[in-house]
Amino acid sequence: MRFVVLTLFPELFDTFRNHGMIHRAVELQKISVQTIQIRGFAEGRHQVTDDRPYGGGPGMVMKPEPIAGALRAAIMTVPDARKIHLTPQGRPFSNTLARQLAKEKDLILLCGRYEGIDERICRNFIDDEISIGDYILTGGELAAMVVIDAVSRFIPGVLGCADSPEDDSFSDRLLEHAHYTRPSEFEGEPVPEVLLSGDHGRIEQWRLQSSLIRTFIKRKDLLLKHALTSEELKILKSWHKEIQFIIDFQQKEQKAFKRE
Ligand code: 4GY
Repeated sequence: MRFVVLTLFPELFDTFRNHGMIHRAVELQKISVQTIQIRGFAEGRHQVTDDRPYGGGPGMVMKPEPIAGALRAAIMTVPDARKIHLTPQGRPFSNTLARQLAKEKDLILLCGRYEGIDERICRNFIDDEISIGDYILTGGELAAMVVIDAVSRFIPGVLGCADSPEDDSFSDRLLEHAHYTRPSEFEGEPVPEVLLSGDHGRIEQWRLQSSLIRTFIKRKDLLLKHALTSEELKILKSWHKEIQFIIDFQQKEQKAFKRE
């Protein structure tokens, strides 16, 4: 997949492009990250890209002509690309959306600055608005990097064959289980015995329990959002039974205390 980013700060993508798994994916020609300097399409000696908002008010708005020029140049190189604007007003980004976008041929990512871009660009040139979260960045560049990073993980061959992008059903439903590596004891804390046992059945069971308990404690909302498997329900019910046992026991004891 080719990512073409329209930005006033293309240098921001240099380190992103040149390190880690993204660098590797570029080297393997699974992806490319190309930038287009919007200023290059601004007219006049000063190549101005922003102007004061009609109707007044603070801040500046990105002028439509340079963005339209940059978009047309991008479309020349990637004619079948989906054109995405990064904005807090967009559809919430998620792993599910990343997986869908990974099926596109190419992506054009438009990064705004200042107070935003002229509405006529949003309406007539853009296929999709995406938000990476409910906060306002100083520009869309970080959001574009987030999207490139998460989408790339779903492109075949980008991750090592060992760590596959988690399969559709499991990945977005539960949090990851706890992870441990050597040493087997660190500052007095041992690795859970079961993980050293070599018993793959017990290890899978432990990992599922670990995922469930972490999701229950940190993100209860996820347990209501999707259907649980019968195995997951069985684990929840077993906890329920154990908790009920403790409650019953405590209530009996407290009555006994009062009688004394
Ligand atoms: N949040 N998700 C986001 C953002 C910067 C001023 C409009 C976000 O995606 N993009 O905060 N972008 C602003 C900067 C113009 C976009």
